[in-house]
Formats: sequence, structure tokens, C-alpha cells
Amino acid sequence: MNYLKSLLAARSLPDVLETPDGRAATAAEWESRVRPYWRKQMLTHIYGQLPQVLTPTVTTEVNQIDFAGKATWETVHFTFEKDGKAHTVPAQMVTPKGEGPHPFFILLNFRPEVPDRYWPTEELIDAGYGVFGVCYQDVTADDGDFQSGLAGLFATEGERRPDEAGKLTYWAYMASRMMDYLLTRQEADPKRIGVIGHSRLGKTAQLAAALDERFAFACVNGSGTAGAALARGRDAAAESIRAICTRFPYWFAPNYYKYMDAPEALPLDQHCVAALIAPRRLLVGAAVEDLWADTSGQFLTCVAASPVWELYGKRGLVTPDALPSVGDVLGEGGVCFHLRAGKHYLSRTDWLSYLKTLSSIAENGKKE
Ligand code: GTR
Repeated sequence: MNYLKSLLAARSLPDVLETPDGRAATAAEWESRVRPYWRKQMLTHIYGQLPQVLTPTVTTEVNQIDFAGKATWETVHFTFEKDGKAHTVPAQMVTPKGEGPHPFFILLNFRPEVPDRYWPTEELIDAGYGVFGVCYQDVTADDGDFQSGLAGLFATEGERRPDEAGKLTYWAYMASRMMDYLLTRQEADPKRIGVIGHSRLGKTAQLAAALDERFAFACVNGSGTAGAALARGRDAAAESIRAICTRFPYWFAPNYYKYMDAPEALPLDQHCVAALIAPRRLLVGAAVEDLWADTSGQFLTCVAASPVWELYGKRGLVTPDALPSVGDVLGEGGVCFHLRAGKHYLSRTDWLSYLKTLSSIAENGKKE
């Protein structure tokens, strides 16, 4: 791996196994000391934290459409209450009718529709997967209004504290509340529930799985800056921390703005965020024309995070000693990466890559 090692060395990344208190040599040390350290750094400097978990009241209604009798479609309403204020988030649960329990995707989506252009509903049903989707703006609006939706129950009035949650943290929080609910449903296989999102919601899917160890896998699609792409040494065509904080300051904790022109001053880089998902499955998807999301930066995160999977005695990213080519699906390890043709999108090709990788993992799992 000399070539990839030299590319990583040129990025001067923090060592994912090391904190100021020393380097982890075992998975137990990683879990007790290094993992909590990166988690704290990540929340303090990039995404911000939420103070508490609220238990919502949940009601469900069954919709008439059943996809040729192959699935049940329910709308699940989550009502959160705090200090006399309430907010309800609708989510869409599509469950295959065949014998369960079923693996599930918790889908952070841009839109509430079922089916939807980002959600090939019937194909997923046919593959035996349930999908539990939510429209992110139903959680809290994608803007600087912190009194909107769920944020209105938690956020400080006026200026946010430097380490206070940005909107990505709110959306990730919702994915965990959806997980709470799925775990109460016998149709869902508790060991095979993952989270998926694209672009700003790819960043969110990675954050959700980094924070919540119940997610068995995360599909982090087209996530780019503050997602799977490394900040240090980014490609010149890729989005900088300055660009993202200028356009979308409310996605992040205000502390992140300090690194607009100094990614090397951040105590962590995105491979440390990705590594919080170990030893569970991390599936990163990139598109060759999506230069803004930094294809090689997303790939190198997968390489740089892999030593943590190796601590657990698993393989990280299984790759030749080269940057990926279009059409590659590197799906053999605990860290997976695919590079498809085309532009920024959560496409059918991405879904099919994830399904293929997840099913080969299931087969390999049986052989082990
Ligand atoms: C872009 C943003 C990216 C990405 C994308 C999206 O404008 O710069 O970081 O998140 O939006 O979410 O669609």
C-alpha cells in the first residue's frame, strides 16, 4: 500500500488511533479512551451537541397503497413535547410482506413522497428490505431558524453557544428516534438496521451512525465536505470549510467557523468521524463527476479510518494500492466504497451497489 500511504502522508492527518494520552493498541483501548475522545472532538468542533433525548409519543396509520400486495405502507407520527411546546414529525414505513424479520434502511430524505426519485421503493421491497423514510425539513427547517420544528424545543434563544447543535445534529437525532421505534417492531431485524442519506443527508447519515452504535451500517452517499471527504489537503475543485460555513453556517456548531481557513487546526479530520462507525459497516458512495464532494478525499477517508476495523480483527477497506476507477465497488471489507459514473445524486445505481455489498456481506457473514 505504498502509493496510498504516500497520498495519506501528504495530507498530514491526525493518527486515528492516537489521542494526547497515547495510542490505542487494542479494540478495548479504542473503545474506552480513543472513541470517546473523537466523539467529543467531533461534537465540539464540527456538529454540536444536543442536551437530552426526548421520548416521543408515536401513532401509526396504514395507507391504502400496498405495492401490488407486496408491502405494507404506514405513516408513523412522532410527537415530541418539551416545556409546553410540541412538534410532530411524520415518517413513512414500508415493510415487505414476506417472512421477516427484515433488514431496514432508515432513509433521511429530501422529500416526503413514497415512492420518490431518491427511493426506488419497489426494488427495495423486492430485495427484501424495509425502508423507514423521513423528510428532513419535517424535523427542522434547512435554514438558520433554530425555533423551527424540533430545534424549537431545544435551541438556545438568540445566539447559539459555540458547541451547540447545528441542523445536521438535529436530523441525525431524528434517525436515532426512528431507530428507537423500529426496535419496538417485530417486522424489523434489530441486527440489520442501517441509515442512508445523500449529500447534506449523507453527512447526517455518517454522523447518526457515528453517534448511535445501534446502526448496523451507514450508507454515506455523495457526502463531501463535513461528510466522508477529508478536510486536510482537499482537492482544489472541492468545497472548502469556508465555502460550506459561508453558505450553510446553521448546519454546524459555531465552533466550526474557526477552521474556515485552517482545516489543519481542527483536532480531528473526517476519518476520525468515519472511524466511530467501526466495527460496523461503513459504505461510502461517490460519483466521478461530483468534484465538489471530492472523490479522492472520500476514498482516502476510507483508507485512513481502516486501522480501527483492523484493531477489531476485521478488514477495513479492501482495495488495490491505487485510487479507484469508475465502476469500482469495493465491498469486501468492513469499510466499503463505490465510485459510479455521473453526477451528484442518490441514484438507483448507488442503491444497487449498497444492496449488492450488503448481501455479499450477509453471505460472507454466514460463512464465517
Ligand atoms: C451543496 C453543499 C454540499 C452538499 C449539497 C447538498 O450545495 O455545498 O456540501 O451538502 O449542497 O446537500 O445538496
